[in-house]
Amino acid sequence: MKKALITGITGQDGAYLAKLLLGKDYKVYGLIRRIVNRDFSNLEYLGIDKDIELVDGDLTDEASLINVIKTVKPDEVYNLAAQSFVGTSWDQPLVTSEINALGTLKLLNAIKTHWPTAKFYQAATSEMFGNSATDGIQNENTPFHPRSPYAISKLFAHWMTVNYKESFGMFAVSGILFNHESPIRGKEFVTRKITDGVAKIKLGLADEIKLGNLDAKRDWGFAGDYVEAMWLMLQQEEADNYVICTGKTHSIRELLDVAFQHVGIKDWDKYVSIDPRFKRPAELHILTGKNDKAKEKLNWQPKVDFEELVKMMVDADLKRLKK
Ligand code: NAP
Ligand code: F7E
Repeated sequence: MKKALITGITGQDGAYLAKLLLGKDYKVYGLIRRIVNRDFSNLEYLGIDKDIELVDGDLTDEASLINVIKTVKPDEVYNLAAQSFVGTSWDQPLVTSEINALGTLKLLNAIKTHWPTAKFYQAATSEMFGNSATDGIQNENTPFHPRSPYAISKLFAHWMTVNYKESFGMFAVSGILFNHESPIRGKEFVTRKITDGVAKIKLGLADEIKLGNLDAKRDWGFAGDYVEAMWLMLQQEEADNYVICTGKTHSIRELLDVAFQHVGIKDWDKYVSIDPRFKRPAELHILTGKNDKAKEKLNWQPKVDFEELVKMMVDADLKRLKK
């Protein structure tokens, strides 16, 4: 039985990845840090909360990571833990860097020193590209120009992953994933904020959604599809980096159109207001990925399209709220 260690097990991707690996007969270990009110709702939502072996540790604490690596001796390590909210990274750049940048380095070092045969997956991000592509389309060869402390911290972790592969021969890959969402996406991210808000408005529990920049465009996919790409990257002969995306881009306005129309509301203007607090000091205007390499080498492609994704999320929020 293969052993996988997942950091970020309580997050969106950690839960979907754990479900995928359990289905493939892996023994799944999930790293959890000490916090007061532990929340396993994502694992519960997917019905796998009893199937994970939890191990204590924090990405900022190297001793705990060494202990976990020595104890678990994993075949595969998926580093998904992060301060993952871009907006917060301007308010908490140090915490963001401690976790995302130095935390990744600590984990790489623990693996290199104590269990170097483990294959390593790093959760990199399309945020690393910034606005560098003049045509708004990004692939593995697009230059990086990070525009937030979050993106900068992830770029450090990305290059450290590449460097540990090149310097020490570790099987270490960096998956450059574009935005991916699901019914268990955190409610501060714009997709879930909108689907939760639309469901509340439909049920008469709210009358407004406050948003920032409605003109930003993102390439949104389904988290359930994207975790499969993470796994596939670690099953290849050669460690390599891949862009994972749908190749299609939509604005926040289009997201609002689909979500409101799904509950029978055509004119959403009266329910949406602009609040400058949700605008960013530096914005990424348009992200659209090209997934040719992943299609060709991993035989991967997304299954859920944008409209299906938004409707799935609205339906899940309606169901949850009705309960
Ligand atoms: P998420 O839902 O925000 O989950 C983040 C996870 O990290 C949580 O389980 C959290 O645990 C854990 N964590 C935070 N700080 C930690 C620390 N110091 N030590 C140990 N665990 C810690 O994120 P996600 O959407 O699943 O994304 C997974 C990864 O992919 C992240 O690295 C993110 O930056 C990256 N990424 C995401 C996307 C996307 O669109 N979702 C795209 C590209 C890259 P607690 O429960 O303890 O808070
Ligand atoms: O913002 C705009 C906002 O916070 C998307 C993370 O998973 O994906 C995610 O980062 C867009 C931005 O995601 C609101 O300005 C407008 O242009 O949902 P988001 P993100 O910043 O793209 C990447 C790939 C990651 O790696 C990250 O970890 O939506 N927007 N109004 C808003 N965004 C939010 N959150 N809230 C608003 O009210």
